[in-house]
Amino acid sequence: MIKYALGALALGIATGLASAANPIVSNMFTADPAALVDKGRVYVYVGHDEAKADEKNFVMNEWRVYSSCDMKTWKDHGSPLKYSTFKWAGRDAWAGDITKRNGKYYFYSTVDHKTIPGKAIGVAVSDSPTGPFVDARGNALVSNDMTKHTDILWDDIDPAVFIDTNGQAWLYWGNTVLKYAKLKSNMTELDGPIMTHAIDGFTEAPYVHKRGATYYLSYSRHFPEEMVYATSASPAGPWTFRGVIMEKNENVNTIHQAIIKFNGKSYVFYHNAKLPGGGEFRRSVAVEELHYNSGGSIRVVPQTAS
Ligand code: FUB
Repeated sequence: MIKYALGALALGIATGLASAANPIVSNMFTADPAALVDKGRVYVYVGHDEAKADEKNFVMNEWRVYSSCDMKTWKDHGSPLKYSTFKWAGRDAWAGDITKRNGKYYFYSTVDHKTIPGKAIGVAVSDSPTGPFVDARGNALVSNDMTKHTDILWDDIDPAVFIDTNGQAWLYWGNTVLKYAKLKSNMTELDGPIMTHAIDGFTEAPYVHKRGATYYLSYSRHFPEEMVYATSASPAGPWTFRGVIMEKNENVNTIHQAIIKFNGKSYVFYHNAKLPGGGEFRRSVAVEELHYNSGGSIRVVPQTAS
């Protein structure tokens, strides 16, 4: 396996390609995928798990970008965005999400705020899906003092952005409680109050996509996390629990998904810890095809190695 990993590393450096199978990236540990389909390519944004084997906490300083036109071969675009892109952030390039509006690319991300206790959400913008990205506001879009949950330091994590077919953009995020708000069309300001939904077993990693007239809210449930989903006739809920998408991982508690449609097929990105040397803080992003039943329910997705 070490030989394989070194071989992959050499291949990655020589060709700029990441990998042709799961995990998508085999020369470093990666987590918390976000995905964007743009101009015939799929772009995947991942956090970089930099913890050493004996470290017992997340070490995440940057996001990295990969793209593919065939879902098999991934091109490495390097790191166009770091937590330090946000001058008000002190550390922690945790989970983010990406969307495109009016020719610009908006990346929403979790970071740790330098002066306001707890995690916060920033938004960065670029003219290209591969960056470079710059801070779009100069301060946090969401931070702990705006939410009135000042005793909970991790509740403003895992932003997911969704633009509805009527043009209204929404931001979802949260840990333990699902939070959501409308975004203004400039994509850099909330439009109205932050709202919440108490969802039984909700842990983190909300993600919203739409299929036909149905809104799908996928999220991590329990801990160790399993990937589950609920549906609604509205992006604001209420959400009806529908079932499991992917069973929990074996040697890591988190799973964090993103769901896209590309060239007529649906895919779910997630992370596990299957790369040699992997674990709780050394994860690996992978992707699987996702299938719907005729009534719109999602079939349980098995993890594959290739
Ligand atoms: O990567 C740090 C945190 O772990 C993310 O914010 C969560 O979704 C979990 O994957």
